[in-house]
Amino acid sequence: MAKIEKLTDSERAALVDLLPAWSFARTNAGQNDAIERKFVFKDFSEAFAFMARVALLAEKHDHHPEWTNVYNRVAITLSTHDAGGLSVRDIQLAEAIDMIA
Ligand code: HBI
Repeated sequence: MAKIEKLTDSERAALVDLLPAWSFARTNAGQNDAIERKFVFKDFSEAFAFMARVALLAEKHDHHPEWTNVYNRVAITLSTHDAGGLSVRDIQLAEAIDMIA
């Protein structure tokens, strides 16, 4: 499998406009560069329904989030383990998540 490359500095900077609902963050272990978006839903049931749809997207993209859920709140952090930071796969999954949010 070809090594997945980290975004270049200019590609990373472009995320500010490309993914306006997302912020720069770190992975839970604090090691890797990441992006995150936080969601608030009506209740747990709505939050979990969203998570189920994101789970299917993750499988389709073969790219999986680091995420938390507390009742009606979901926080999604995206980074690429294999690249040790942000890659095009994070952009693609974030855009797909934005379409269902
Ligand atoms: N998800 N976030 C993330 N980062 C990865 O590197 C990654 C993944 N899901 C699946 C996956 N890699 C596999 O394709 C590789 O481990 C083979």
